[in-house]
Amino acid sequence: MQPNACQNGGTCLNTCNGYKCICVNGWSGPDCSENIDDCAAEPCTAGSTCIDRVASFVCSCPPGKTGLLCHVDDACISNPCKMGAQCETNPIDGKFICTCPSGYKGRTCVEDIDECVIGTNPCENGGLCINTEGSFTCTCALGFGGTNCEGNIGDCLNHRCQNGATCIDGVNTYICQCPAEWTGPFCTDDVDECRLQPNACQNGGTCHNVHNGYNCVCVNGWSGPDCSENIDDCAAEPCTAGSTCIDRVASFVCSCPPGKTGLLCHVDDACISNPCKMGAQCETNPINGKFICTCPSGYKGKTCAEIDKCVIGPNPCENGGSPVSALQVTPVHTVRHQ
Ligand SMILES: [Ca+2]
Ligand SMILES: [Ca+2]
Ligand SMILES: [Ca+2]
Ligand SMILES: [Ca+2]
Repeated sequence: MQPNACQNGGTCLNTCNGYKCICVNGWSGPDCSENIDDCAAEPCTAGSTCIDRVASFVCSCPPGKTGLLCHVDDACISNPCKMGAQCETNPIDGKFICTCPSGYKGRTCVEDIDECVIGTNPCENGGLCINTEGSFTCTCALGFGGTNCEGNIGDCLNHRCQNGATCIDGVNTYICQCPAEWTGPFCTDDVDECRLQPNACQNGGTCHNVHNGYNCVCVNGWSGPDCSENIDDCAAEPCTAGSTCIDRVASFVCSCPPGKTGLLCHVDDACISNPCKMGAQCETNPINGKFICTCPSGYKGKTCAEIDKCVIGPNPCENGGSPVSALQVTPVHTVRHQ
């Protein structure tokens, strides 16, 4: 057994005397190792070089010849393509094919392309197109530049915007974007904030226009540039320790803990000891902390402990009865209902 007895894909056949090889196309010899010379029959036209391959050949042509057997005249030899165009030869019939450079057309590339009439105007932003030999030029509209007028020329280089304004480029012009305090084409005019903004000063503040801004004069209790800040009247901790200070406008209120009263919660609340009797309502004098009892009908005195025998107002005794002590009224009513 010799696995490689037949080379180059040949098929091995066992025989009485040994073996024999059946070669694939292009190969010969006892073991198929000989490349058949496909150039032996001199297939290429005289003057060209034959190059042997496997079961084929290639003809290498001399200048001026083309085709598979170099039997065709190469038309590119006469330089038929103009304007620097690339020339290629059709390998079947030897004719030339010109690949034209930009700006030219036609079989030999001698015809100028009129870029101004084919397709859309190559000049942008309203530019005027002028055809030239092999190219075109653009005459741009005012404010535009570049080969195809594609660029907006910057107009902010020597702008006249004042007072820190921002220059915004336009077409052959520019716009000044003013800070809030200035107005006018070049931001040189003061803005009268007091006239344009009725609420420039808040909470009743008075507005005074000045160049480059405005000032607010605030009413009592307010501060800040626009009088919107409520001054913290609790900042100095005016209420007595243990109470809570509530800030108001230009004032404060002290919220007292049980047992304390007075504007600053500095007074002991006399109502804490329940001095009012007979269910009377107790109120505290916020100045000195003393109690005030509001007595129910029929009672009087500082603590409402005394019986009031003459209640002021219409006669409480109905049906012509005369005023008597409250303790004596009940039997009279009892009698009437019986
Ligand atoms: Ca042209
Ligand atoms: Ca511009
Ligand atoms: Ca102003
Ligand atoms: Ca305040």
